[in-house]
Amino acid sequence: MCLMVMSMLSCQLGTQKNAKDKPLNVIYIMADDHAYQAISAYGSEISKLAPTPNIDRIAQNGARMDQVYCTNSICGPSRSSILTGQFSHLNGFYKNVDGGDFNGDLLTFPKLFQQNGYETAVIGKWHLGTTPQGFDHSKVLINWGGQGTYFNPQFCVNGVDTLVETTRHSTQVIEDDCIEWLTEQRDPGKPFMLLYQFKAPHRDWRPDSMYHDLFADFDFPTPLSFDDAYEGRPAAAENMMEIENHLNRRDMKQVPPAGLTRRDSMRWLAYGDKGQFWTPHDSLQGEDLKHWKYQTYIKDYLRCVAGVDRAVGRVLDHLEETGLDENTIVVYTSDQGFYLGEHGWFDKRWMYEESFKMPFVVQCPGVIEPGTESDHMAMNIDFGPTLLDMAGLDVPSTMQGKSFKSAFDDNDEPGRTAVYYHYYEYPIWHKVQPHYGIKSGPYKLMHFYYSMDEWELYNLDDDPHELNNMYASAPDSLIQRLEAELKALQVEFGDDQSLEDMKLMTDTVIARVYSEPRKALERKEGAK
Ligand code: SGN
Ligand code: CA
Repeated sequence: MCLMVMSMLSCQLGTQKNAKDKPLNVIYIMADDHAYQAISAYGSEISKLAPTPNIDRIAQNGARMDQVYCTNSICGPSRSSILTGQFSHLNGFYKNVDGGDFNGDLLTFPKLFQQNGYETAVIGKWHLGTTPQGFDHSKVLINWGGQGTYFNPQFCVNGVDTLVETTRHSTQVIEDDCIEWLTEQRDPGKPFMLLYQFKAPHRDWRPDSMYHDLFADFDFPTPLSFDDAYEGRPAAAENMMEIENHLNRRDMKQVPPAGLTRRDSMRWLAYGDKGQFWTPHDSLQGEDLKHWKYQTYIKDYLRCVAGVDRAVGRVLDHLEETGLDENTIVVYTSDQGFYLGEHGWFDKRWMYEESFKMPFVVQCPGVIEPGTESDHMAMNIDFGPTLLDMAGLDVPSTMQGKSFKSAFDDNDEPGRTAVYYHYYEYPIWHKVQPHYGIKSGPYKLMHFYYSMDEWELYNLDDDPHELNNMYASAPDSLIQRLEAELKALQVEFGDDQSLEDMKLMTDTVIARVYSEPRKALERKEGAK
């Protein structure tokens, strides 16, 4: 009790001091496709063999959140929900493919920081098509459809200049740029808000050569659901993201035969995407082939993670060396979760736990007690409101998200009691049926509605790996209660449209009207 009161006092004093004496800066670090299973602060078996000491430092200095969820587990849509604090159907950017471009005129949390006197910057992956708005400085990846590449990445600087980096790995460039902006470019007289966003560890998992030998002398264990046969889950059975059947030659770092044209070489490398069988040697088949694919995949993925962890360490060191850590909120998260062999998969998109749950660690001295572990339930639309609230700024009512700052107070107000999810993109890339659902307490109810009408229900306390769909056997009263909660969330978030209208969103093709690399290059050409 005494301890509680003391820490409460120190929290409140800390908050006042930071807020009054010095405004809080924000460094929001986001990797691409970084699963919580690959962050050692979250304690998974594989992360014990591939630790992330620097990301863990943030959790030790502050908090690790264990129930943070994505509203639509795919890159562009998650990023636009984070920026706007709104669900995909409201901000309009709900698919990566055929979903158009992000409407840069929308109100975003970086714009609010900027309007309140902060110097703002975004460095690294953006993937939203249109030029970043609301930033005093932007340097974002633009090649490979906005994904960027690990080697020879192309960047757009402040919406105009494009430059190709030919020497450093993408993680290294983004790391160096971040330090350069912090030390040389920003106005030291102003508080700052930086989005520091990596391409790694996104597909096709190409690590910096300095990590090539990492994990060379042992193999990683496979997760419990690695050989899932998808019984009782027709949507899952239809997937095209199996390690055994859908990794292509490019993913496995195969080298095309000499003499192919560029086009044929691309085709050769993409072979496997659609389930075509291939093996690097005729002698490698069956279980051995599956095992080789998993080890090749997981090792390269974790080598990319090692690079990101190094880059996180560098910025944390910089903050500590300059004393900036005292008044800077540092967040580390990912645009969504990812499968590291669970259900036999790579990729994301599903509302199953591994891709639905986002890693989220945050430090802020004087505000967050070091070593906090929080099971406060939150969604990605809550990130902007939380950062604004922590910095003492108002959250506009147009944002559907709400601050979870209270997760860090001892007088912890209850967080959300349930979270809502909706995914639309189909069939590309990995044949994941559009679905919506609710997670409430230990229960998860999902509806796959596009070209099937299938419900799934799990009790995560009994079935944490989501292998037993209990929808058909569950008591009616439980289903009715969850369906009512689900409906209430749909109404609250304005997603209570008909199934026909939902399907239409998947079918609608919205062309990209804006091509950043082309426009930027045209502008450059014109200026000559
Ligand atoms: C690429 C990948 C897909 C991945 C999407 C979306 N294929 O298209 O496997 O699902 O990105 O990823 S690749 O062969 O081009 O790597 S996201 O992070 O942008 O949502
Ligand atoms: Ca992603």
